[in-house]
Amino acid sequence: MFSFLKKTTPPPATPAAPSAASTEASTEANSGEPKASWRERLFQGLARTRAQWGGKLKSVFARGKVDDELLEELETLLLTSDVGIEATTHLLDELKKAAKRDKLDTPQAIQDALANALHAILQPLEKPLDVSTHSPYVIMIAGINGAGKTTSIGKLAKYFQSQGKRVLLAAGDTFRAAAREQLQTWGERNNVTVIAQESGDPAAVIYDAIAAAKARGIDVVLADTAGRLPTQLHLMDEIAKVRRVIQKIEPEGPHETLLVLDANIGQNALAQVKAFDKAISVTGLVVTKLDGTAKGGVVAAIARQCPKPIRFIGVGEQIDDLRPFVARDFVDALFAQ
Ligand SMILES: Nc1nc2c(ncn2[C@@H]2O[C@H](COP(=O)(O)OP(=O)(O)OP(=O)(O)O)[C@@H](O)[C@H]2O)c(=O)[nH]1
Ligand SMILES: [Mg+2]
Repeated sequence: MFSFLKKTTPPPATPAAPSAASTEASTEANSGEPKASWRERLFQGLARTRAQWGGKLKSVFARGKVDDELLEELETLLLTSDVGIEATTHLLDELKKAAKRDKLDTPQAIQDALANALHAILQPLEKPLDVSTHSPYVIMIAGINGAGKTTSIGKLAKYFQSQGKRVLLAAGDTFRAAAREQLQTWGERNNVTVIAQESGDPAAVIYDAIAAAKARGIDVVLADTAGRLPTQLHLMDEIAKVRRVIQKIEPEGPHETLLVLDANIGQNALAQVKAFDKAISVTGLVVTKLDGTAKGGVVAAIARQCPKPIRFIGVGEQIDDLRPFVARDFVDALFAQ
């Protein structure tokens, strides 16, 4: 049987949600986007990538001229940061062109030229999600085990609520009771309804959630799904079926199919994008755990080899650690001194 949960009392703060963050969060909800504080979090989140790049880049750029040695060292650095061969080749070509055109002769000028070339690659992926086109706007979330799907849903619930949207969560991961409970906890923290089912079919839960959303005038439905590997073909068939069932109640849905990628998986992200896209027509990406990796370069590889809009990036476990992808902020955070 379906169990409908509507909680009004948020649970006590968990270790992952210290009170400082909660206080800041509520201020944000009332006073709009606090750009500085998100930028700070982004910069902090990418500190590890920057620490790896920063030091090495400095010594590479210290040559003060774009010669073969610099290009070789830079190539190694980009490849070991998961930028991937295509994007690396492209960036080196752009740097060579800029060096010829603009006579780059200081470390700073070389760094700026590389940052601009990276920005040019990433900018086309900056396409913020517009949930105002349908009501309810149905977002299906997919990805491999542990990518950060459920956590991202919790963060997105807060994000959309802060924009005045009414949000409902669908516990489409019916494999584990713990998965349902995890989503319910996020629902409680955000004070939003979670549609769950004791056991059974993910498609049925999500169908039911959309029906409930229609009846209640909900703006955004966030549908969780169980983690699965692209090689688990029966599970890929299952998620394709979830998609078809959604279309029975919402012919144009899901309006967004988000693939959640853990940035730590590096180049494997490319294979995941391709496989999930084939099964469920991915329309956008959420790249998580950029704080935990020294390999943020994977977003450049995605941009060149399997471009999909990066709707959001995650740089931590706090509720506010997920925001729309802004290419300039991302590049700035990678290159900040
Ligand atoms: N550091 C960091 N941790 C994150 C981020 N996003 C998610 N996590 C953590 O990653 C772990 C897995 O997150 P979940 O949201 O449970 O992942 P999932 O994809 O739902 O996992 P399954 O349902 O098991 O497939 C949790 O410990 C999260 O706190 C992030 O941006 N940064
Ligand atoms: Mg989950």
